[in-house]
Amino acid sequence: MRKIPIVVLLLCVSACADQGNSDIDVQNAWIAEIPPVISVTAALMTLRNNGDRPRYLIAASSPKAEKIEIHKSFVVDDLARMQQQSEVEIPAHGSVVFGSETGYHLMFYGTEPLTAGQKIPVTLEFRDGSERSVVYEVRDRRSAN
Ligand SMILES: [Cu+2]
Repeated sequence: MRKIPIVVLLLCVSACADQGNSDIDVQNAWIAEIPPVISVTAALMTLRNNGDRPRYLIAASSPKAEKIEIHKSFVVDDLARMQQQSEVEIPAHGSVVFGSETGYHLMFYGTEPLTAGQKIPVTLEFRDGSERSVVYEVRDRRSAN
């Protein structure tokens, strides 16, 4: 019996924190674990736009990273490359997967060592000036596929 009010409260908190930007759902948000000698990693997620207008992700930031860039990776002459993107469109009533299918990812620079299980807060910024706070879970790269 005691657990029910807590769950309801948590649901309310996450729903209320999202007001004004409830068109965007963020699913399966995670960051690849990195060992101490490396300070670069990538974050993946699915962005779903429930609104009637396209939305454009233009930036991301986190207290755990010096810099985050939006990247798209692709293969040229059998070499994997990645290119910074100024924005990524999330179509109206559509979604964009940040993952190996599309090559989109958030590139984290200057990150401290991340261990599987850690929760990393990230703020996503959209072209219309709205922001979305998302908690990314750090996962072992091999177990996350
Ligand atoms: Cu990258």
